[in-house]
Amino acid sequence: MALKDRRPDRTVTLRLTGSMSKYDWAINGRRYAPSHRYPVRAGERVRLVFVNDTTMWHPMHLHGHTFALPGGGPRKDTAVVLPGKRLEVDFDADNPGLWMVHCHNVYHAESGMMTVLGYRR
Ligand SMILES: [Cu+2]
Repeated sequence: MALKDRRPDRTVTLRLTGSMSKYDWAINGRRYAPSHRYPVRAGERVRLVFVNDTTMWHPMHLHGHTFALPGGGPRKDTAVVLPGKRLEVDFDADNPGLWMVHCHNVYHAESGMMTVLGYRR
């Protein structure tokens, strides 16, 4: 089930930040806080841009959706973002709710490398 070819309506940049020594893993320099959400609208094609500013691998996982690399490929819910690299993924906002995006290395997620995308129907 490939995503239909479509230009993104919205781009959300999520910089992966933090270090082993401080153990301050975060997204855009901000540790997870339930009150902070990245807005998305129902029906949009959303592009997530992961920019890994750290020296570690981060398998980034999105709840409630599957994403694909722009231009095709299989749909997944997790993709590894290599140290110092950038990775773009597209998904369709077709499942309203509050959805976590987080590093699937649970030690990183628990220290703060997670956030929420939210939208209503
Ligand atoms: Cu991580």
